[in-house]
Amino acid sequence: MTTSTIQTLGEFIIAHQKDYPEASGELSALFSAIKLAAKVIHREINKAGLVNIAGLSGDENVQGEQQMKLDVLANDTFKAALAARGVVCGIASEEEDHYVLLDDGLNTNSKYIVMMDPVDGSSNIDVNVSVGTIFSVYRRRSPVGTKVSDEDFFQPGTEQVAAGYVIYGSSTMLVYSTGHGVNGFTYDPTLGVFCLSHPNMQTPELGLIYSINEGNYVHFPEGVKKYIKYCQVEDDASNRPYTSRYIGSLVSDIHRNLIYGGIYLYPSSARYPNGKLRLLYECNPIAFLVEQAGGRAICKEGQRVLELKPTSLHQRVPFFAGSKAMVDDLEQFLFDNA
Ligand code: AHM
Ligand code: MG
Repeated sequence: MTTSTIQTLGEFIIAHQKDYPEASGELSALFSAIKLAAKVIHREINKAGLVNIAGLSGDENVQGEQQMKLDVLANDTFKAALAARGVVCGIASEEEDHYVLLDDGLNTNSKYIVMMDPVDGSSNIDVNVSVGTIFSVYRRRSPVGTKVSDEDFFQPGTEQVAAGYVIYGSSTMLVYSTGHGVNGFTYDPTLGVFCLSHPNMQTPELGLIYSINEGNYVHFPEGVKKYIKYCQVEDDASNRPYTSRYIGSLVSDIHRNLIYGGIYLYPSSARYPNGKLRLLYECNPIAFLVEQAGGRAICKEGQRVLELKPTSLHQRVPFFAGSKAMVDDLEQFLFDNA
């Protein structure tokens, strides 16, 4: 890329403001907070192993999971960056028991709600595997100037104004959508900017990769078991057997499958009767991106993830997302074995 062909994320947002006639610059301010926090996390992750950032913090989150030091640092960084811009009135996070209200002082009149998983897959940090930040943005439903409440947070995923992830991998990338397609930006640490590298990302209609933690096979629903066997059966016409790829880091698995084509599955199991992934800050934003890239995301046969009405902040749902033809096939197995 030469300087004349580089388009930074900031320039891209300005150039596309005409897509949002109702926008008044607040969404751009919100994105500049996300960009800044992502750069800080990028810096900290790249120091893991050198400074004392890896490992457990000694605390648990509300779901009884051990928090890593990086979880805590990333959560605080994103919260501080979002609060400072004055455009967000409430934040829900995997690392917070309850949603955080920002509607005193600076943020009284702000209209956006942010849901986030500050560092998803953080247990991978200690072994140098890619992790990600997932975020989701909604317009508040309660009147501006009043206290934000449950109704602001429990909106179906179809109401998302924007969603995205940051992947801290061999390079750091920010991938997002505001409902007008998906675009990916690679971070140039020497310039300190995200540059458009993956314009208008579309996922192949049929991929050749399936991604699932097969160690839980015996506990999966019958339809999922049969679909996995189907993926493994030889068939020249559909290029089976498919390839199995599972990192165990949602953003990394989704990012790869988005680009190459594939399906990601996290079904219910004995350990996680409702699946492991959280609807509000993992499944909904990823489903939004996958659909915007031409794929599908369901939580059971006939049920689009984005149309679920959330009932609690840390609600879990089974999650199946990826290339359209593959999710269609899986859904047929789920229907046949319901
Ligand atoms: P986390 O939010 O506690 O990091 O858990 C979510 C992660 C996802 O990134 C990943 O896809 C999944 O958990 C892996 O779970 P498992 O180890 O059960 O396969
Ligand atoms: Mg997570």
